[in-house]
Amino acid sequence: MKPQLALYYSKYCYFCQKVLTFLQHKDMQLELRSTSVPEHAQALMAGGGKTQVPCLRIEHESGEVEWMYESDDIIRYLS
Ligand SMILES: N[C@@H](CCC(=O)N[C@@H](CS)C(=O)NCC(=O)O)C(=O)O
Repeated sequence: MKPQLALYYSKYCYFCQKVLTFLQHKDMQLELRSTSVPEHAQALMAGGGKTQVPCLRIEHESGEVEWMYESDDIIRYLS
């Protein structure tokens, strides 16, 4: 089974737009979680430890959860 992915993002963030444009070009569907929704912002802080976006939440089959913060790392991971 593939890891379950969710991208935390903000509409006004250049680095988020970079990742979102990459997803569009790849025609890749991903669950998007805007941090303008308070529960998403809280989950990001609680899980990843900081409010920085973009952040890719990767839930592995084992149940282990990884929080990937850097836009270049996220794009590399999804490539
Ligand atoms: N080097 C990071 C920069 C990300 C970044 O600076 N994000 C800003 C928004 S554009 C942010 O989340 N700032 C608020 C914070 O760090 O809590 C990347 O490429 O993803």
